[in-house]
Amino acid sequence: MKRKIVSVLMCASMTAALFAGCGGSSDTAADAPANDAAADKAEDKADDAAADDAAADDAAADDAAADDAAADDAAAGGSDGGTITIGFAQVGHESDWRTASTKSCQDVFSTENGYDLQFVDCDNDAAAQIEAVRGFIQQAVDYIIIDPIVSTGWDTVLTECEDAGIPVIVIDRTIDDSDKYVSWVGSNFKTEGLAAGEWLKAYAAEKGISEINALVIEGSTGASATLGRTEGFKEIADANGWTILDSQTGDFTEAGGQEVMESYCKSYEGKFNVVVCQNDNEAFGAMTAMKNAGVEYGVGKDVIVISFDACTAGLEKVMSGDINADFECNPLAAPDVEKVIQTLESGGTPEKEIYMTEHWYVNEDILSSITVDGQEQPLTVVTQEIIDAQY
Ligand code: GYE
Repeated sequence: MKRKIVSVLMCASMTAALFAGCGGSSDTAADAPANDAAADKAEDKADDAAADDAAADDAAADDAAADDAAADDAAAGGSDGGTITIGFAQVGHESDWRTASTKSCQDVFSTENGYDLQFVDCDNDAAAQIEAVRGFIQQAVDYIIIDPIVSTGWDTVLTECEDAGIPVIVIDRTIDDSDKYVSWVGSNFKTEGLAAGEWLKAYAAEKGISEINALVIEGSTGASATLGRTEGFKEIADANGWTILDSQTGDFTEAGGQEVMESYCKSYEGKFNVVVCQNDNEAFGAMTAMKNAGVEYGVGKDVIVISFDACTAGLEKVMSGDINADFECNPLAAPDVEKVIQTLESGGTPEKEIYMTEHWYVNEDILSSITVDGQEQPLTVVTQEIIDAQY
């Protein structure tokens, strides 16, 4: 692959907070591949010597790139020649999940591991994200990683990537109107929604709750994570005759969750017994709103709280009984993305779809499993040990 080492300014909207991670220790399963990668990169340095010469010649032929490369080398204290440049168009910084996803990429695609990661925080702006991708094309990066804010509107820019010969790897959310990318690494959001519904069905039966009146706080509009979770939960609700009183976006943020729940508490006072929040941060906001409105929620209370993501702070709320059940969405995609890149570097063809493994977490030890899409899946009671190991 043709490589140009290009130094660019990091996006101004990138903040130090994004590097801080989401609290709790990092997942050891994620560390292992990253460490392996460091060793592999060291070996690669020798093997890549010829390719590196070619890359250097290439840079010399292109004045601007050569100048940039020189500046980059100076800043890095000399080039190792084998650096892989990656442009990553991240959704934004809306949630704990997002912080963990960003950290996962920065840990794996670090300078020490042989990467030059150009990170752009797109601040939940779909148009800005497409422009970020175009910027990466101009910089002639080696690979582009996209976590698509919305699932449509991608074919034109992905064609531009293809024409430029830059492989695109999609992570987390899906692109639904183009297949011009090499691989996607993420979660099955519909399965997460189905799991939440199946858990509620089994839990209600166990507790003798005969009527379900649910309020849904959706994630960001047009995001595949929102679409899948909404569809999955609705499928079970419809099949069981539950009432979904309302379903509005909280934009995957704590402030959004609080605002939507404040209005729900007024409009549906005394009429709901389940709140489904499509991520933990929305659940934190919703709990604040319910507390302020005098609504009793959580284990053994009037309102069952369901959440998604299961980041450290979410699991703490499950353990304390404020959230009844939390459906994990694993943000640590970067080690799998690195495997995709390694496969491409060695001339192979990576899998088109790679699914993350995730768990369903609960507070009470009353149900051991649920059946989702015909598959029996365990329910895990949250312990301090689990919280400590979570991202
Ligand atoms: O659930 C939410 C984040 O795309 C799966 O985005 C991700 C979602 C995640 O903001 O917390």
